[in-house]
Amino acid sequence: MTLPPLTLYLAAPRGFCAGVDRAIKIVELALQKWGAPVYVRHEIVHNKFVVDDLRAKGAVFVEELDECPDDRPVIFSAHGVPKSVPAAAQARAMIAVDATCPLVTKVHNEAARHSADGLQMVMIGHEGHPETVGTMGQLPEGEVVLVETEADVAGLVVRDPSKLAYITQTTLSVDDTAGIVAALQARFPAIVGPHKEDICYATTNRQAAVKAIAPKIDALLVIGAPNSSNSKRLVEVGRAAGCAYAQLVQRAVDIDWRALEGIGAVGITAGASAPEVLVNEVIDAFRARYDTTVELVETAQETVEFKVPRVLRESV
Ligand code: 0O3
Ligand code: SF4
Repeated sequence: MTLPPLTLYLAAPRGFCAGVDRAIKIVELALQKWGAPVYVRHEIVHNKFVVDDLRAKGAVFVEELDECPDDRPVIFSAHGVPKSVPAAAQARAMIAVDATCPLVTKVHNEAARHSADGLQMVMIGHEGHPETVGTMGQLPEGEVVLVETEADVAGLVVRDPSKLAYITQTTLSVDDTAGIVAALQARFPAIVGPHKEDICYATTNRQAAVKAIAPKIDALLVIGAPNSSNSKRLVEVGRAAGCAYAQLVQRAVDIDWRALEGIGAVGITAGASAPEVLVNEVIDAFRARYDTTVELVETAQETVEFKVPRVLRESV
């Protein structure tokens, strides 16, 4: 039986970013240093495959610090935590290791600096997302107001329109955020912005790669979890770039093959928390059904690396 021909356009960069790589390494090194169990507050990154793998090695995932015992190490997830969380761990004399991505911490510091200058913060982000909760939780209640959409800007109530700064979640859509920032600047001309984008290099590069493959493809598959904000944004970017069929899949088993019938070119990318092993699993599933040609579309090269905290560097 001859298989139908199909070209897979593989976006690059895709998959793990430097912050995710570091966060996973932190859990693995903590298990080596202190043995199991090591507690992790919230999914270290939003990927079931990663979480299941670390759980099998002895990590225990919880949502809140009060689910952890005092006498075992706890790790805070890559998305960041409100200030109250490390404070509570310290009060209980726990060993706590912060796996917050340094690029999220940079936003936390920006918020603190602007607040010290007397500015109220406007956070552009998604309500309830752990990164937004963590960033807003760097300052006392009321010091940070949230906007999710351009429409939210019109209804925003602030203390003093002349004393405002904005910050963003790191994983937002670059294009949607530009619209929200423009609306903020139109309504509050004095608003202060970040020196450089709060949307990180990894988010920006993954979205640019999707835009580059969109004209070549009939369908886009984004490998990532349903709770992964950056992965969901890649689906939206694909649709906005003209790809009518763009779907999030956790792994090969989630692919709707019927929806792909008659299609000759499929784009593949992966969110910042999705491991490459799942990309390979998806490619293999295509190879089993199609005479598959894989073409890499590389729009940037990434060399960013982050060191793990000193306490874990000493152990290796
Ligand atoms: O923030 P998001 O839901 O995209 O988180 P993921 O999927 O775990 O990806 C890593 C990104 C991150 C830790 C915050 O920037
Ligand atoms: Fe850090 Fe960006 Fe990765 Fe988030 S997506 S963990 S901010 S590098």
